[in-house]
Amino acid sequence: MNKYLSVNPEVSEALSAGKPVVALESTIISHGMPYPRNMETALNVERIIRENGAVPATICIIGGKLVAGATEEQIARLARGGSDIAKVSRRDLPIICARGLDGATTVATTMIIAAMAGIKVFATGGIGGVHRGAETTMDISADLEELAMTPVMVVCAGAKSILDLGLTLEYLETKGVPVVGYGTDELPAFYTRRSGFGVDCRVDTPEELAAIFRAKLDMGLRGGMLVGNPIPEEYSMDEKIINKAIDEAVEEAKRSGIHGKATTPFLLAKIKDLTGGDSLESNIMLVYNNARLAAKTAALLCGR
Ligand code: PSU
Ligand code: MN
Repeated sequence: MNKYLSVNPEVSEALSAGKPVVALESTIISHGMPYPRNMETALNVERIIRENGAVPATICIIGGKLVAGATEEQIARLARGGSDIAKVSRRDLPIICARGLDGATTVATTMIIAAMAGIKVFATGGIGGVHRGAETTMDISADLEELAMTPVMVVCAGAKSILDLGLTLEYLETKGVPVVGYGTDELPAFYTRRSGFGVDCRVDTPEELAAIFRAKLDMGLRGGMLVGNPIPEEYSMDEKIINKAIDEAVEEAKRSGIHGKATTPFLLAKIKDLTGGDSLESNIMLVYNNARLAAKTAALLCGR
């Protein structure tokens, strides 16, 4: 085990006993939601994972250590710190660790640390992807490259249409990442159940999800797998309202010259302002929904 990694004893016991563990990211805590809803959500997600038979491992960086299985106190530190906590993607990781700082992990970094610890399944809200206008900005999230490299199943509600979802799927296809719809033929668009863009295949049970990922691991095929689990109907948003907010947010980011790692947090915060908090409720509910599916799938992956 490398000297930077610190695995919570409950998590490491579960892993050595072959019990299911589900990783969770922390950018969603520090940068994705306001305090104290972020804290409350992070703890509820952990509870839901336990209720569905797995051990939660919230992943983050504390004082330069890669933490797999944050304590409640550590979660509180990330939740209160908010945007003062560094958002850490792959390229930031060595800098934050060498300097002994705290960091909130993106999907990419959470996958890296999960894989180091031996965790195979990860639940989150939405992933980063190919941004609209990427043909000139080249803004493509490191999350996609990580899915191409690192053997972790990521259960999400698709991606927000702050991104170009068509190009995001093209990128994942090129990189050989299976994109599976859970109970749907389309990549879900986070706040809404449909995007109009087809996935590689539809599955309807956690057993099928586990079987596909197992086959990928058994063959030694590099990289992860993306599961698009649509937001439950009762929490999904009106497509026109959310798309209008997204278009406005993208326009404002362009006007204000927002770029680099600030882009995604800026867009997410703007959308929340424009939709008066409705989007926050939807966001929370879809994360819970993903936590349930991830826990069930992780349990099946362990069962052999
Ligand atoms: N998209 C969301 N919610 C999020 C993120 C993306 O709908 O919280 C966060 C995730 O942590 C994701 C990161 O990994 O933003 C992507 O950032 P970037 O686009 O800078 O790679
Ligand atoms: Mn980017």
